[in-house]
Amino acid sequence: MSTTLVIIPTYNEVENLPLIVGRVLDATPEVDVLVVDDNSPDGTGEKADELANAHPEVHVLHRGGKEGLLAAYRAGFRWGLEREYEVICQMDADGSHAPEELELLLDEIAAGADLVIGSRYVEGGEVKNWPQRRLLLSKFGNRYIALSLGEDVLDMTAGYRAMRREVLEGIDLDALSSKGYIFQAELAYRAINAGFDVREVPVTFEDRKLGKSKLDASFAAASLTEVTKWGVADKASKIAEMAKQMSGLARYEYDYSGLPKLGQRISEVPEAVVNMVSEFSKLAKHEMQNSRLFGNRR
Ligand SMILES: Nc1nc2c(ncn2[C@@H]2O[C@H](COP(=O)(O)OP(=O)(O)O)[C@@H](O)[C@H]2O)c(=O)[nH]1
Ligand SMILES: [Mg+2]
Repeated sequence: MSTTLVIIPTYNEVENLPLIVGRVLDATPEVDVLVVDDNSPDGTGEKADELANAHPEVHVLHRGGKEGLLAAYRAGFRWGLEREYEVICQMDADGSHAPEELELLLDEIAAGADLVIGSRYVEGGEVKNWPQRRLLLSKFGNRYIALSLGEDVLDMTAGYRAMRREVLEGIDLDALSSKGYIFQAELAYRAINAGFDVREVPVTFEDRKLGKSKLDASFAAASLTEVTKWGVADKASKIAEMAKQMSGLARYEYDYSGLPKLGQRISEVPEAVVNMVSEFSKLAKHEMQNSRLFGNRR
């Protein structure tokens, strides 16, 4: 048995799954793969069984129905922890996380890291073919998370990761509550606070070519509000700095004139940040949908 497990959650990825599993087995023949399928209507689960029959390294966890990424990962993590895997990795099925770069993450684990994030936003990282509005939301969200939590991880929401089993054993998986991508940030934040060595390595993230995205940007507002609550509880002093950075970023990227006002308001009253963030997210969304810069692209 391998000591490294790569968990690939799937929902309707019937075209992508054979491609990604093939690439993982080619690039890193030493790892095992666990496909966690939520009873995809398109037959991804059956495809996964076929792959498992053909390749002893491939395993499948069938779940009853679509319960979201956190529930799928929680089940996958437990599956891995019940066995003797030392390192557990997360990878999307849609080709956005290149299996050819997995070795970079595993090398960093070998060099002593506990949790390694395949990062789009460190020097050398890259995002290819994402719609501009998606990239802005992701970048803004990550800038915001870094500032409000006071941590210097630049891509907390990234889903391409490798971690030692001790990280997952040291975190209460049931206490992870967040929906959407933000559970990734929550997991990293808890790992940092628990004293684990969290590092980023640059990767090239590429938008999917086949199939459809299941997570949409509507998660962003709720997610940022949630992060703000953790951050405010821990580090109220970061807020003024954050407001400045945020309005700077927003002015630069959206040329949105109402923001400086919001910035002023929140440096006065930390609690208002929570409201401000959801307000900002709504405004940013509105702005992106309506501005000439983004609205008429497609
Ligand atoms: N098992 C399971 N997998 C999911 C679920 N939602 C998304 N996924 C998988 O999670 C990965 C990332 O989702 P994706 O739709 O590509 O999100 P995006 O890259 O953020 O647009 C893909 O492999 C999806 O098939 C879910 O509810 N259950
Ligand atoms: Mg994707």
